[in-house]
Amino acid sequence: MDIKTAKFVTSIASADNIKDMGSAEVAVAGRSNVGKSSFINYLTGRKGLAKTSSTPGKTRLLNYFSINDGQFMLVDLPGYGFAVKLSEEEKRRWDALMGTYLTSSPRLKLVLVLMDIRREPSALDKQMINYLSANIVPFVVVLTKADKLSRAAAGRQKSAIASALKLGVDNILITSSLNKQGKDEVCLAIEKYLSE
Ligand SMILES: Nc1nc2c(ncn2[C@@H]2O[C@H](COP(=O)(O)OP(=O)(O)O)[C@@H](O)[C@H]2O)c(=O)[nH]1
Ligand SMILES: [Mg+2]
Repeated sequence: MDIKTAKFVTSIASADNIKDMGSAEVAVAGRSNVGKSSFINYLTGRKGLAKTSSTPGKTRLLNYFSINDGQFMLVDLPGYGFAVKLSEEEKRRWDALMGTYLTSSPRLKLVLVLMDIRREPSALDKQMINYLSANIVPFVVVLTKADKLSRAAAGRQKSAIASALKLGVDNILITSSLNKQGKDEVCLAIEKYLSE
């Protein structure tokens, strides 16, 4: 599978407005500043598709992008673990939006969970992995910013992150949006899960 076209379709701000968009869905999740917007831009080959921002956690929306004219929807999930504190009300709304999306989207085929290759998985990363496992939502972990490490160090980090998350290394992909590394492997994973 190759991603040839990507078009912004819509943003959804509340759980009540989640609806069937008529295509299979692949979601992208990860903590704020992990490189999610850059990854989406790299994957789709569209520089300005997802906004890269220096103020993490500002957008708490589901953003839908139609890939290859409806072959599937790429769904950009709101970043978690904001530096800024959320009010209780905002937290509830965020949990409802994410929780509802992840557990009640019959066409959701795969979640790409982004993590910075240099970091230990955070409590929130682990929570996300546990939540997906518990709800039987298929996922792969996509390590970002691999250009920050040597090839050998990246390999070691991949193993360390796999054991921290109790996952096999086959469930973890190495990428760099800066160096344009890893797109083929991500596309292969998407292709595999779309057909399941
Ligand atoms: N070195 C490096 N930096 C990256 C990469 N991807 C993103 N960044 C940087 O990480 C920061 C956050 O990126 P952004 O895509 O906005 O992250 P988001 O908050 O998860 O959407 C920005 O300063 C980016 O330039 C990458 O592959 N390599
Ligand atoms: Mg972003």
